[in-house]
Amino acid sequence: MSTKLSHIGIAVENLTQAIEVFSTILQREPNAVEEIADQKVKVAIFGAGDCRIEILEGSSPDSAVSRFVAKRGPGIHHLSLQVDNLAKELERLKKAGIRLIDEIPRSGADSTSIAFAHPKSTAGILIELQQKR
Ligand code: CMX
Repeated sequence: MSTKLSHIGIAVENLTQAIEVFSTILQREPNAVEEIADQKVKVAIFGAGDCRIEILEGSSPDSAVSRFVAKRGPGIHHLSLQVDNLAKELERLKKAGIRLIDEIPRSGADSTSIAFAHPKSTAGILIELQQKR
């Protein structure tokens, strides 16, 4: 079994402006820009070595990302870890006493299944677990 850092999610107020900034910093265009209706976000994905950077803008005021930005300002929103077997991993974390936001995986960006653990039980950092579909 292997768990590896898949991406870092960054919450922003304005995706278009953030794409310009990260295109300048990384000297490349985003690999993809898409909307994930299920998560109420618009996302720009940049490759960065073995990892990716996902820039997120909430697509409605009640989106988790919009609430995060309104409350805490823009910044690092979550870490995403890629796992081989998401269902098994969720079961393991639940047994270990970690509070899960999603006990059943949802659809994520880039053809993945995803589930979140609550930041209150993971050292203050929102953790996304993802498995490639
Ligand atoms: N990282 C760390 N702490 C966070 C956080 C985050 N991303 N989001 C919220 N919190 C903290 C809040 O600051 C708050 O702390 P305090 O009680 O100390 O003030 C606490 O968690 C509860 O926050 P809240 O605003 O009352 O609750 P929300 O209703 O916004 O829910 C959370 C928080 C984590 C349950 C919700 O954001 C969630 O379900 N997230 C998972 C889904 C998601 O983030 N999707 C977007 C990304 C999708 C993708 O990448 O594909």
